[in-house]
Amino acid sequence: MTTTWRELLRPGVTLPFCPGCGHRILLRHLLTAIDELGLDIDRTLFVSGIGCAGWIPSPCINADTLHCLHGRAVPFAVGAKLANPSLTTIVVSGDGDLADIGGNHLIHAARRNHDITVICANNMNYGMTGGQVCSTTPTGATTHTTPAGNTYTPFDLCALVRTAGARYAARYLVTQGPELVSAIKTAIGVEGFSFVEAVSPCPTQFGRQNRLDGVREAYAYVESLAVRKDECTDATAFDRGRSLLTGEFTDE
Ligand SMILES: Cc1ncc(C[n+]2csc(CCOP(=O)(O)OP(=O)(O)O)c2C)c(N)n1
Ligand SMILES: [Mg+2]
Repeated sequence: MTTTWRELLRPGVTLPFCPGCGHRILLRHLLTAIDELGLDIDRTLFVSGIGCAGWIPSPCINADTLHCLHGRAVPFAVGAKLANPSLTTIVVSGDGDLADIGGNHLIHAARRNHDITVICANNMNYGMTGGQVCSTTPTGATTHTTPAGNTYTPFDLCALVRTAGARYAARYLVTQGPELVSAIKTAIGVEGFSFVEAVSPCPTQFGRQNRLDGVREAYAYVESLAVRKDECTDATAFDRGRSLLTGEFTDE
């Protein structure tokens, strides 16, 4: 039994994140949620794919972790859960991993309502490989592969999984700590497919590409995109290509 989130960190681990990376903050919130829930860590499995976000569970969390193929975290998690239904099974991976190369797995796991929780660390680009565009990159944002600006409209991942059948979805910035911790706790408690999108600033790749001057500006940029669901009215300036609706999305 653990008493603090720190005890859930793998002893002696060197956190593998760049300065200012939002993934590090998400790790803290995830461990806080697990600690507050009093989850039996010996009955909890973390599954990740490839990318900076894939490093959130392994090597950082002192628990059973599956660090698997790029884009395949969801099917590995579904397989583990089907083989051992008593496991609390939590996927933690990146936006590119879950929504691009693994996008089909994500929507079908939601459609089938597999009893897993998926936490997406959305830094709006492929951080690990140098900052390429992905399906969550805001319209107009510059990346290594869109030097003149992204021309496409990003996925609304919460809407996507809810439409596919997810019981619960939520989106918060990593700077919205209490809300994000609460959403992770709720998601883990949901019976069926649950999804939490943690919007995680990437000062090193996305920030530099967009000429955001340092960590503070990278966070200010992401915060400027956020629109709280409960404050969103017809009069709110909401840009489908850039705005991030934060809140919980559920029938219950
Ligand atoms: C099959 C395969 N294709 C491509 C890659 C290269 N690759 C490694 S990580 C990555 C993108 C990861 O992006 P994301 O999931 O958003 O994680 P982030 O690094 O941004 O946290 C890619 C394309 C790979 N490892 N395997
Ligand atoms: Mg990413």
